[in-house]
Formats: sequence, C-alpha cells, structure tokens
Amino acid sequence: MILKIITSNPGKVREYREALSSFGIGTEHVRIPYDEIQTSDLTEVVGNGMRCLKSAGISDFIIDDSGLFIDSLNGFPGVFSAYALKAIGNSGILKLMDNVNERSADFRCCIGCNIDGKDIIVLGRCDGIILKKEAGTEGFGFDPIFSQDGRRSFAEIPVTEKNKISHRGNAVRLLVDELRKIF
Ligand code: ITT
Repeated sequence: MILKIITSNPGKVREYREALSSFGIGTEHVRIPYDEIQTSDLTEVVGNGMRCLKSAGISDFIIDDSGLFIDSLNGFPGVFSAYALKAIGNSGILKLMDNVNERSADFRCCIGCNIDGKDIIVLGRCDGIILKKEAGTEGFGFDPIFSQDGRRSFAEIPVTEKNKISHRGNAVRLLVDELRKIF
C-alpha cells in the first residue's frame, strides 16, 4: 500500500515515512494546496480538505492538521498554530509565558486518510509542558519548546522516539487500527 502524504511541511513527511514504514505502508510526498477553513475544530479542517482533494480527483492520500494547545493561554495557539509560529515564533510563545507557572499543554494531530474509496479520520494527542527555554535541533515547529516527559524537548529526541509518544505517532497507530479493519 502506498499513501500520498499531502503537506507543505517536510517535518511531517519525515515522521509519516518513519511511522508508516514500520507498518509496511509506503509513502510518497506530494504538495497539493487545498482549502484550510477557519474553524476551532481540527477534524472539520481535515474533513473539508479531504472533500476538496477528492473533488479534484485525488485518492489514496493522507492530510494532517495539527496544533499546540497551551492551557494557560486558553488553548492558544491551537487552530492558529501555523499562523502563530510564523508571526511570533517559539520565542514569542515563550515571552507570552514569562512568569507563568502553569505550563501544561497538549499537541493534537488530526489525520484524514482516503484509501480505496473510504475515508478515515483519527485524532491523536500528546500531553506535556512548555519548557522555559528552547532546546534541541531535531524536529520542526514547536518541538524545541514542548516536552512530553518534562525533561527533554521533542527537538532533543530522534524521530523514532518522538513517533513512539507524539500526537502524530498516536494518530498513526489509530489509523493503522482502522486500516486493519478494512484490509
Ligand atoms: P500542512 O501543509 O500539512 O497544512 P502546516 O505546517 O501548515 O502544513 P499545520 O497547519 O497542521 O501544518 O500545523 C500547524 C503548525 O503546528 C505548523 O506551524 C507546524 O509546524 C506546527 N506543528 C505541527 N505538528 C508539529 C509537531 O509534531 N511538532 C512541532 N510543531 C508542529
């Protein structure tokens, strides 16, 4: 089985390639822009994106909408994660949390998969904290400021280890469970 990974984000591609290959699923990176509607629900963004791609005749693909939800910032940046990263970056997020002791946050990843004419949508989550300063050079996006174990950031662990605990890794495992019911 080969799935097209439709994303503009090479960091996601690396993680899907590693996670899916361990289940014997091949991947091909494809960049096709699709509409990402503004809503507070990651699954709605994914459902709408899947409809757009299917109506353009594209099949056998994965799309992914993800976000970092920080409790003390009322869930910000959440669905505005891509925008926040471009506008203020990790340093801007850390600045917003200067003197904030309550640092819990969670990463969420919604995967939409179309395969053999069927649609599957799954949501993976990873709870953790926002570190006080950036650490590490692995990964992408918010990885230098997020830690699942409270010690090492996601940017300080290799992709194989991140996939074992991350929102995306958890979503991939849910997806594989669903695929096994079909095939
Ligand atoms: P797409 O083309 O797949 O939409 P994107 O980078 O715009 O790529 P999202 O809107 O899903 O993706 O991501 C929101 C932001 O959250 C984006 O800036 C990502 O870099 C960041 N992000 C998503 N998953 C992440 C992860 O596992 N680690 C760190 N940052 C992540």
